Amino acid sequence: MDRTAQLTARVTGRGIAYDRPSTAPSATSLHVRAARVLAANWTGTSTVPSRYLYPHQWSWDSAFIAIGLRHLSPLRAQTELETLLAAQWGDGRVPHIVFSPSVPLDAYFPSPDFWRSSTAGRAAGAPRTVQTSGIVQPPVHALAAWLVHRADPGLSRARGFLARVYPRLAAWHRYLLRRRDLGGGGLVSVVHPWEQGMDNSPCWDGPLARVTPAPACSFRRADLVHGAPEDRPTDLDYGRYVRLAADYRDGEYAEGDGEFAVEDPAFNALLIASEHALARIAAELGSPGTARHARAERLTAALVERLWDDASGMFLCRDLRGGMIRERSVSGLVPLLLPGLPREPAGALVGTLRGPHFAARTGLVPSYDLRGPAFESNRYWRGPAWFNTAWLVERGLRAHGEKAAAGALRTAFLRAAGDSGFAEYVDPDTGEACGAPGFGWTAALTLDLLHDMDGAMETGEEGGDRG
Ligand code: 9WN
Repeated sequence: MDRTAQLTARVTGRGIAYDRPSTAPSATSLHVRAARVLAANWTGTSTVPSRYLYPHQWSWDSAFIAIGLRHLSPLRAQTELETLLAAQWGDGRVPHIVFSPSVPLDAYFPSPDFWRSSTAGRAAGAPRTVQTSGIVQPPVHALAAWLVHRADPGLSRARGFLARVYPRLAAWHRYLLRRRDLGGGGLVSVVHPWEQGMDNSPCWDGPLARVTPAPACSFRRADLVHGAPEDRPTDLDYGRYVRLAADYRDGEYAEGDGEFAVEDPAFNALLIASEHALARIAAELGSPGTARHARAERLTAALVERLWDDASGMFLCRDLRGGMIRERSVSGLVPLLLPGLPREPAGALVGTLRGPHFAARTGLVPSYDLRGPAFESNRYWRGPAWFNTAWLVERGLRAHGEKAAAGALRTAFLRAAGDSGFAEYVDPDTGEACGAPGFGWTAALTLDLLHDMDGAMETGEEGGDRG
């Protein structure tokens, strides 16, 4: 039975409360319900993914949230991105969490006293005025900034929005391209599962097995206070996450030879989409975007060369120490987002989506192979369907002219989002809500799908702004 359907969010003096509505949910439009979630999660300068489970600002959450917020308030959407980018480090990295000083330390683990950004991150240029984590998340931000600008170009120009964010976004991409090409093949590597964003994916099981877990008694998990243990990563996995993060911190967040280094298709595809967006931003500001479009094309070629797997009909992850990771994850479908993806892989991805590994009963896209040995329908990133990845795949289907499939996915998304009370994720076959209710990007991307029917993402070079 759905655990969060029919709950509505209510802002109280102390945060958010979830109430059963006095009228049926259908009496209130999906738009209004999604907008309420975003209002309840808004802190004044940014949006938390969830008041309980994730009470700070998260990097790729904020990008997705800004994409939805632009339909409610372009000003709030701009502010969301500006707040995140204000916490950027001197070396260009955009931290995966920006901590709110008003939230108690024990509300989320790892907390600021674990990351120690202002001391351990000093050499890498961590900001002094705000506490952050030291790892990153997928670079959706330039894409979000461009879409936010397009929602209200007049306001954006009046506020100098693009002119202010462009140098920060350019530094962010520079950091990734120069400091994170750990495999030397042109693609960016992640150094922690939390960086890729699909934290507990079975793709990481192999590389994580090399990591000696931190003892369970050395940390206290806050996620289990609000999340069901059967939905969340195990203690053993947490011990490994903690060890990797602590080692990175103790090396002052310098790129080195950590135990975990993986080239991931979604992370790199999002960088490519954002690089095209940055080209458009440059052109809007009066400089040529040609070189950036060309770089994005080179990255696309590297993505296909290094991560495409013909036998699976999708992209796979590459463990820099262990070789190709032979697990099918939704990450390997996300490059469909790129209109510039060559015809053959694009066609194969559409086929794979329809095939037995990813065609779930709800019509959503599972995070992991339905037939995979590690599949679990409700455990974190090991099977459930997430709404941000569904949105990326929906946009990708549209970009490749698959209107009927995109329409079906959009319908499934909107139904599941509404029925689940904008859950963090759902069982891919039953639609049962899992994780946090009233989740930020679920509500935001619902708004985007309600408002942006044609999905004009401009994630490729087409569109005539070659500078
Ligand atoms: C660790 C906030 C984040 C998302 C990630 C998701 C989850 C955190 C956690 O929540 O990760 O960063 O504590 O599990 O996996 O994608 O950004 O919503």
